[in-house]
Amino acid sequence: MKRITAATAAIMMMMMALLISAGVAHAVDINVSVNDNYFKPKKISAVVGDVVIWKWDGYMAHNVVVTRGPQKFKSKIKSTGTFKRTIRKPGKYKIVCTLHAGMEMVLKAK
Ligand SMILES: [Cu+2]
Repeated sequence: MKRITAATAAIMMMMMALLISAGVAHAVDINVSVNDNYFKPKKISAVVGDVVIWKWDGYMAHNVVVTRGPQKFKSKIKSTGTFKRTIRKPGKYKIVCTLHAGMEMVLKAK
């Protein structure tokens, strides 16, 4: 009986911790696949503070470049790995791979 009580208390504490962390942490990770030759998804919505993680899933070299938007950033040209950016400013971002015409995406941040 005492054991069950302790386990129940532990579970309740874990649930409370989860609820508290969920209430405090608004920022989320948003994953974008960098593929041959497209971004997936092509449209994403973010909240300031969110982290966007682009992951190279194809075989060819690509980059991630903001051509229009409130915050400019640019990855290296590469064919593996990831590129992360924390979105700091609200607005509409046009993001392209400068190597492939038409390989583009839109990020809207609030
Ligand atoms: Cu590309």
